[in-house]
Amino acid sequence: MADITKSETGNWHKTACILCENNCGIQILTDPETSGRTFLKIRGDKDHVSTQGYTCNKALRLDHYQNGADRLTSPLRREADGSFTEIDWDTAIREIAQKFAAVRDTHGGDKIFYYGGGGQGNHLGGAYAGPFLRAIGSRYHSSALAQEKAGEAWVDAHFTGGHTHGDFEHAEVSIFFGKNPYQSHGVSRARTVLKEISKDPARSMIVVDPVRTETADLADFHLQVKPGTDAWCVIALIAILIEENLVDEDFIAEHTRDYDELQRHFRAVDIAEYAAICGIDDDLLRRAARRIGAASSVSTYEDLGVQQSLNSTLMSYLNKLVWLLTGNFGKQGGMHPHSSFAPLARYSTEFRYTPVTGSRIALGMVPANVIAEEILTDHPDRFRAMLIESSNPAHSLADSATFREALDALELVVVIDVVLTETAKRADYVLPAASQYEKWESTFFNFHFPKNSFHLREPILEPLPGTLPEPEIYARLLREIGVGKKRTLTALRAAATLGRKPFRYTFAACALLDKETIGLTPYLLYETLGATLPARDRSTSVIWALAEITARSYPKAMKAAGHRDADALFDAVIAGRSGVVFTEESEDDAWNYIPHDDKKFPLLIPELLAMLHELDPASAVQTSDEFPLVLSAGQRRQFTANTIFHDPSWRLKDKNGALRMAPADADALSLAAGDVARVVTNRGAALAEVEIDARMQTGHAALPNGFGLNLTDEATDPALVGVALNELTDAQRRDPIVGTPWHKNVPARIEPVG
Ligand SMILES: Nc1nc2c(c(=O)[nH]1)N[C@H]1C(S)=C(S)[C@@H](COP(=O)(O)OP(=O)(O)OC[C@H]3O[C@@H](n4cnc5c(=O)[nH]c(N)nc54)[C@H](O)[C@@H]3O)O[C@H]1N2
Ligand SMILES: Nc1nc2c(c(=O)[nH]1)N[C@H]1C(S)=C(S)[C@@H](COP(=O)(O)OP(=O)(O)OC[C@H]3O[C@@H](n4cnc5c(=O)[nH]c(N)nc54)[C@H](O)[C@@H]3O)O[C@H]1N2
Ligand code: SF4
Ligand SMILES: [Mo]
Repeated sequence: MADITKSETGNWHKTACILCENNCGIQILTDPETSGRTFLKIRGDKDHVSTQGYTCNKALRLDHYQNGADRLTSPLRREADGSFTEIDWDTAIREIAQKFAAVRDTHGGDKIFYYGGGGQGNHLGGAYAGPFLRAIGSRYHSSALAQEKAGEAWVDAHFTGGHTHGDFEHAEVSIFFGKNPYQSHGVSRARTVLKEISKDPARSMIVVDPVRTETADLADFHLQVKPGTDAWCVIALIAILIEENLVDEDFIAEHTRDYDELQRHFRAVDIAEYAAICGIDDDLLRRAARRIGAASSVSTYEDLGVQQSLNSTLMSYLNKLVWLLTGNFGKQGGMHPHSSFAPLARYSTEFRYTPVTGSRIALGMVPANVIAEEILTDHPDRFRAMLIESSNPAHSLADSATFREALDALELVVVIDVVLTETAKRADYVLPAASQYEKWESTFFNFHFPKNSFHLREPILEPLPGTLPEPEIYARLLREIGVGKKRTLTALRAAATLGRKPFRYTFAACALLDKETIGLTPYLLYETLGATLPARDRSTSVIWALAEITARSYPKAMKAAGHRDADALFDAVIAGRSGVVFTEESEDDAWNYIPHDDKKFPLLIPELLAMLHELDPASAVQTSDEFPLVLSAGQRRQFTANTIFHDPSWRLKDKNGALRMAPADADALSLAAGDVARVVTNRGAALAEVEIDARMQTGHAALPNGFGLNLTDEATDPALVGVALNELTDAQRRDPIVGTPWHKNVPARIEPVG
């Protein structure tokens, strides 16, 4: 960050932080002396609809993203000798379009795999990828969501038909399963909300985490489970709720099916034995269950600590049974579904299957852990090409070495990013994107209820010379491959100059006459409606379609939020610099989202109940004499932010990403704070700086996520930049249902170094 004592002569711009799902509204002061490109000061935007001026420590460092040392400024092509050459955009677009078309023509478009499409701050570009993928016949895709939320989404699909989120602002009891919102957020204004809960004697917090986290410090009940034993903990918790009749019988009778059968499964549980397996005092567990049972409202949040550990999908089922059996749905402080400005993924109880390994596809996404297996084979249906956007899978997917091999085996890899990532380094073509502050951007993490909001951010800088926003990149690729019927484009272009009403009618007519129209919508809008806007604003045209869909999906809620019709909503979103409430509902409206005709939740998911019965305590212990410790590979900390900052100089503390170890484990190895130790797993080894941390249980160690990025060359001493975690992880260690990686449960050995 530049000198913040400079006078505030520059301009304050409203935008948002791009480092986590909360996307806090912020204001950035730019410096006119650096042509406005330096971020001088950053502060919360008090007018922001959902975050109201809140930020955490990380937002203040965003200059390191915008002006990081390694921004890309030219398309790159890999040459026969392996080196990259800078090429011009026309050449890049022409060659890439030709090469994807060649893969499609030779092997079929379904062999072209798409990964990414947006990170924590940028989903607008991904909205424009759809038409290109459709045009080349691509059918399989994935993203980081498949590394965390796939199992939860499958369970949600059974119960509520879609995503659910808690109301922690109002909940009498908040439960966090493997979630540390003090550092990782996911709850709006998390630190403020957690402190409020902690101070309020009438409210309680329950944290299930092997580590005494900053969130656990604020909790009333810390269920400090042994790593990987959560299923036993939550099964016991549910068994207590049932045994002590702490459930909501009226809710169960009115709103659920098959409770009688469900309770039989839990009544058979030996609670004391299960409590012992997870290492929690039986009495503490009972007190926590009674607190849940007595509460007027309960919200829960399950995250990576359980989703990226053993029994991941089963844990999602158990979590949801806790709030269903206690009737905490569709009321203030409870769990709720929500409207979507644009749905992030497809929820379904049915699976598709991957072409080579036949793995289940939940959330519409290929399990991240099987992608390499789908490529490294001579199976005729293997993927042959990959388009990767806004993601760094060579760093973020389990078993990086094998994933690199898979990338090398592909005929074509194209990466769209702002920096030369670990993934981009293996690509055939790299396309430099404008940053998230150089183009219109937004996310579709719109999870609020009863008032839901969407924030479209205006560019605050011109694109860095040489870069293009993703919507323009996709439009150029589509023009090159010649997509879109001429008469459709001509009709829409003409209508766009006449006004919104004629445009709407013409679009509807085109959709009837030309079957391609709907699938190509973002592109067609960009080329027609977008052409009537100033060049800078062209990519806002897709918002027109999203406003139309919102108006059709939630007509009453949209009007209640103050938008007369789709046009009014479109205008409000374009003008709303601090976000816009797009739907406003009442608690009862939560039931409108439930897909079951009788509005009753079916409590039985037979496959997961079978797993519950087959749980073997021995399976919770994945360690061995060779690898005696459980490594949590990917702890969120004060200075981690995935790999959104590629330049490590943004960090003020924990610059090397310390290996946190329990005092007894460090003692046993004669390791002192600051020593360098070697972490060894079945897949690899890495050097890390030791931090002795009494918050850790004996036998448990943790490394942070987002480290191990080498700015210059791969040979940099890894101990200096932290550990690239997925050099240590094993893609085979994954959830048996939907393939979620067990990053939080990596058997490891720690060795002192010389
Ligand atoms: N500061 C910061 N914030 C972030 C991010 C970031 O990189 N940095 N990334 C964002 C992203 S992409 C995500 S998905 C979220 C993730 O947010 P979280 O899931 O909250 O983050 P983690 O720290 O990975 O894991 C949460 C907790 O799981 C615990 N845990 C480990 N093993 C177990 C176990 O066996 N059982 C249980 N119950 N708990 C266990 C860890 O001790 C940790 O406290 O954070 C988001 N926010
Ligand atoms: N071992 C282990 N592995 C993990 C995790 C873990 O805890 N442990 N966590 C997992 C989780 S939850 C997640 S979410 C993933 C995250 O991993 P990834 O999905 O790979 O995403 P990010 O690290 O967020 O990287 C975002 C990328 O987007 C680029 N980018 C930024 N702005 C723009 C833009 O405007 N346009 C384009 N085109 N690109 C842009 C950045 O340079 C960066 O390369 O990692 C997963 N991997
Ligand atoms: S990283 Fe912090 S400031 Fe940025 S969106 Fe998340 S909570 Fe808000
Ligand atoms: Mo994530």
